[in-house]
Amino acid sequence: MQKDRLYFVTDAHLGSGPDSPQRERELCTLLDNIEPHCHTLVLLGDMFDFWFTYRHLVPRGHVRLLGKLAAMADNGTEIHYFTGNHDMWLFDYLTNEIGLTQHEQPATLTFGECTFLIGHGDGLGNTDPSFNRLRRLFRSPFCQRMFKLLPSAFTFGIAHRWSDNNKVRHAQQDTLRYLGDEREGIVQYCHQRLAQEHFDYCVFGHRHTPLARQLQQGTTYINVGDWLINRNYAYFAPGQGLTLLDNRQPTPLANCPISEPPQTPSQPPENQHQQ
Ligand SMILES: [Mn+2]
Repeated sequence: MQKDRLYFVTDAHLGSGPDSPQRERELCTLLDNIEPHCHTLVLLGDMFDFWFTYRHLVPRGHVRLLGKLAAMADNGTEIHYFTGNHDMWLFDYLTNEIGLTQHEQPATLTFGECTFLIGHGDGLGNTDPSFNRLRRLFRSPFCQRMFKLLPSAFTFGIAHRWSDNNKVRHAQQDTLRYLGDEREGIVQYCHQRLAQEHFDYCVFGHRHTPLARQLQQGTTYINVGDWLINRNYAYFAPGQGLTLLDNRQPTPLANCPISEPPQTPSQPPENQHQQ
């Protein structure tokens, strides 16, 4: 069997809700199933609902997933982790323990014949300024040093309460549906990047809504959805394109074949008829 595919999983929010152990086992089963085909695994962030790596201690739980990722990395699978807004404090833990490549910002990847723009998706485009201020504060080294001084029972207590409140608020506001290009920060960000360079696929998480749509000729935006409410994942196979799935459904949610980018003519059209 050929290990020639690129896989994406996002937003499992492990540690959140009573079904978290079950979600983790299902995720490990998926990884068992895809491993024979998987050349590169991209985890798009918020795989953990809250994480803080202390100098000598890490949060309890999630050992099945961590063990599975370590085994995959040891067997030669390339793994990338894009930190999300719930697990931005992983620091160097996964890099050191598992041997994966961690990204704090969106990054580009070339796989097979295609180029990808990949990220978690928080804080992009014209996001709410108060969210961005909070995001900067949480990512500041000073704030991180202060946080490390607080007892973990206290910090994890507020983190989980804050996270649960956020989820309730989000569910009430129905922000999980697609808001339209103008109000989707990730889509705005993709358009900004596409004005500079071409990508065949832009792949993000964070929105918890699986989605595939063409941004312009030759470029498809995929939001992988989540492994929290849904059981979404996506894979790219060279020559075939990108497929978005829900692991609980027999048929794919979307098939996105590789499409040609717009060609810029090498000479003005009127000259083409002179020869
Ligand atoms: Mn997120």
